[in-house]
Amino acid sequence: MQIQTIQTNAFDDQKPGTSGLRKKVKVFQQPHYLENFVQSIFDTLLENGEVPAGATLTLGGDGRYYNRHAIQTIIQMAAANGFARVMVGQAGILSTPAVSHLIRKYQTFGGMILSASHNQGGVHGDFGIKYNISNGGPAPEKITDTIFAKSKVITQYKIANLPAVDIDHLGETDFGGMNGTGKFTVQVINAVQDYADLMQTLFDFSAIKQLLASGFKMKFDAMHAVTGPYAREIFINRLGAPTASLMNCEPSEDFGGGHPDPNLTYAEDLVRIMFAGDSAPDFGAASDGDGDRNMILGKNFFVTPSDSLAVLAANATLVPAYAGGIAGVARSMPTSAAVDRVAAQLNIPCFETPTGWKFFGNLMDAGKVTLCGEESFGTSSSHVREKDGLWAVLFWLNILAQKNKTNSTPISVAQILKSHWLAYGRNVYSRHDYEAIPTDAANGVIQHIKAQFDRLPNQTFASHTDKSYMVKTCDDFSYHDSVDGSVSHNQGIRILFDDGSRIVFRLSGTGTEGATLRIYLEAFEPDSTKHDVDAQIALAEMIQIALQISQLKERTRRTEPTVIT
Ligand code: G16
Repeated sequence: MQIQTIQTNAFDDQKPGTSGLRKKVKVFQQPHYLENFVQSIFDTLLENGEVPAGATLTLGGDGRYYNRHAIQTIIQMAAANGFARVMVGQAGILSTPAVSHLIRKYQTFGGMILSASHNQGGVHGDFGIKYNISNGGPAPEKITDTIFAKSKVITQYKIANLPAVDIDHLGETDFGGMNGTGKFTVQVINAVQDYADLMQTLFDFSAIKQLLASGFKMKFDAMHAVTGPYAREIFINRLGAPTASLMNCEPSEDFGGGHPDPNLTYAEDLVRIMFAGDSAPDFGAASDGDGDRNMILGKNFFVTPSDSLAVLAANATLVPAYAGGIAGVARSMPTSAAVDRVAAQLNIPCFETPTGWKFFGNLMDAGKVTLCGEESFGTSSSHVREKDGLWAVLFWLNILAQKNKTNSTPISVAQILKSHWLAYGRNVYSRHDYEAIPTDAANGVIQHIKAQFDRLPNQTFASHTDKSYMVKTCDDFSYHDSVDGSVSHNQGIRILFDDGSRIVFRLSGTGTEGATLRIYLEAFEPDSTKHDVDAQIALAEMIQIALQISQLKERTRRTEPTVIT
């Protein structure tokens, strides 16, 4: 195997965002762009002396356009940078939670996941790369900061002149090692069995099978993305669900032209089915491009991700893997405090971290938390170090199976939520996204709010009802990691009101076009007679206050959010 050293010029825009580097495909297609970023990752690892002899790299992606090209390039660069083996998903496809599991199960050195997650795919869509470390989780900020620093000064990269590897057939291909020494192996694997086996160790498959055989109807939408083959193996082959329970399970390079984001706007086909009145299935779910997000629906009912996390925590002991209880929970700052109430009742710790799954890794490694979740449709546990879409779906099915086993009248998703709110109160919650707005205007909104920090506390906002909202405090959230002592600043603006409600403003770190401004709204409602009120109605005044404080409409000329969750 011959190694070539290629001279290159640095790019100045390779800063990883909330989850890896995401750009339009055409940006990645610029000469040397992909190679520069991959070499910056390897240089970061090598600097710490961390690529030991015999190291294996796990490699796969969500199957979007450019995956195949990137996989061949990364294999050649891994060979040139001293890896002994690359474990690659068949056809280059691996879900994000499956990569996390493979890294942990086979103790590989780390993994590269080729995905822009829920962002659109295809020639005109997005592509992305994220690096996961040996615990299976996303690289923490200290690593991504170093990768960015290296990408700004890179002058050369190393690549081996290997022929294209057949990644469509299972098996191993050996090549001579670097400069004629040792051996370099590419192993093509099918991770579906490994992942399904893991799920079977966590959940009560026979109880779920019984539920699905009892006339209970489910619909799972893979959104033409990576979870299709996993869903087929788990729901059809192992749990006996009828094939009609699945939709859009063929992964495609452009996700069937859709937006693989499991929310009420982009999963519109599933939403239509689930809100079809009495004929709707009992349970619906969708996952995103790379399979780490999930949306949970009941018959004519939407479960917010924040509520979903709280329900999973409150019912964890119904699931075999968590029957002995959970050590603690964690949520990202913008996620509602519904899970905090459960943690208080269970007398377990609850951590508030910045947005980004990477912040949960230390807490899980230290055994401080078992379940984690984010308002952005992410939930998971310490079985892997990523969020896990199908895991969340199975968790809900396991809860439903157990609750329906012991009750003569069927218990629905909506009823589970309503009794949860009755027990804990309801954290009414909504997120308004303003996508692809000019970056200057978005930064202007944030600066404008920050400029009011001194005068907002104690200010009262007029209300259309007799209720008034007084600001208690406001800040830009900082996180102190209790495990490694690191501090992360500027993680979102919080405006906290004296009645416990709050508004959070944050710029997304995953968009690729202009800026996406997110407004997170939350109010606590203890009165059960008001639990059925639609969140947009219950939060109407908070929404007006958010627009008033931010001057968002005036500054961005947008009249409506792009997505309301
Ligand atoms: C990524 C991260 C999540 C984060 C989400 C939203 O999700 O893994 O931890 O909550 O982005 O980030 P933002 O609000 O900055 O857009 P995914 O599914 O895109 O990898």
